[in-house]
Parts: sequence; structure tokens; C-alpha cells
Amino acid sequence: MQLEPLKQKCMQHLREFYAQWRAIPIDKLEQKWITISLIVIGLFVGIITVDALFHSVNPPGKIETVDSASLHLNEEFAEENLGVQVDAKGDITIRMVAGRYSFFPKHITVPAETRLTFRWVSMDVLHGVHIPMTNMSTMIVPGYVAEITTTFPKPGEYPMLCNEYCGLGHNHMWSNISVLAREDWVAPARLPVEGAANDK
Ligand SMILES: [Cu+2]
Repeated sequence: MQLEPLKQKCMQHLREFYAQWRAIPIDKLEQKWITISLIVIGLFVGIITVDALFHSVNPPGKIETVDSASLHLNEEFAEENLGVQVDAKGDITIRMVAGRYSFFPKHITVPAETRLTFRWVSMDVLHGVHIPMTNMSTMIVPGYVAEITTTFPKPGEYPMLCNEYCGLGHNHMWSNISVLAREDWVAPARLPVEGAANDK
């Protein structure tokens, strides 16, 4: 394929586009703001592209559905299966349900410096979850499982807040995470539940 003619054609199109753009009667101030807007959009697209290509920061690629109206009948998210669980391979999964106006369970204890998989579902409306001082934040859309894998680098008390307005009690919607040193943490004595995260 001849690249030179293609390059010339592209340059000619660009020149024509620029000439047409210049010929449009637009106020100088407006032109300035259009240019600034285009630069900002270009900057954001550039940041997203660099993050996606070099830092592997991508939107969730997995779509997993769940029936929000019958979570109590769902084997994975039934009340007795919520909280921290360790599977046969030693992987830790935390299952939580978000509902107006709390996360269930209200308090969990996890080890630091350990890979944790959080799985949230909503029992009613759209919620969000944000853990300040970490990069963990996601939406919990009714009908879908929101999954995040993360690690807490050091022990401490972390609040888990709802960051999507879900109703009048939204600002009271939070839970606590106690992160203990790895050697101090004791796995809860419960049988592991078969869920999507354990099937990997
Ligand atoms: Cu909320």
C-alpha cells in the first residue's frame, strides 16, 4: 500500500477542513472557547487511552446479572452467606448487599496486604460504594453484580460510603472495614460458598 499518496490526501482534507472552519463566521471569543473545549476533550480522551494501554485501567469487562428482587433466595447472596469468606484455594471473597440505607453486613474485618475480591449487589435502587483513602469506587446497579479486586496496603479503619444518591437516608448509608495486619487476622469459620469468584 502506498503511504505517501494517502498521507497527502489526509493533509489536503485537513487543510480543506481548516480553511472551511476559518471561513465560518464565528465570534473570536466563541472560537477561543470551542478550541479550549476541544483541547480539554482531547486531553481526557488521551488520559483514558494512556491509562487503558499502559496502566490497565479499564471499565469492568464482565457483565454478571442477578435478580435483585429475590436475593434472599439466591444461594450466593443469601443472608447467611454475606461477609468475608475464604475458599478452598485460600482466596478471600467479600459478599455484600447494598440496600436503602445500609450495606449488609455493617462491619467486616479483612487482612492487609492480601488480595480481596469484593462482590456487591443492590436489593433496591442504584447505589455506589467508595472507600476514602483508596482508589476503590464503583456503582452498584440493581440487577448486576459489581466486582472489584483490591488490596489494602496497611491496617486501619476504613469507612465504606454510598456515593450515589439513593434517597433521603443516603447520607447515613455506610459500613466499616477493619483492616488488620495479616498475622492478626483470623479467617471466619464458615463453609465457603460456590460463587462466580470461586469458580475461576
Ligand atoms: Cu446512597
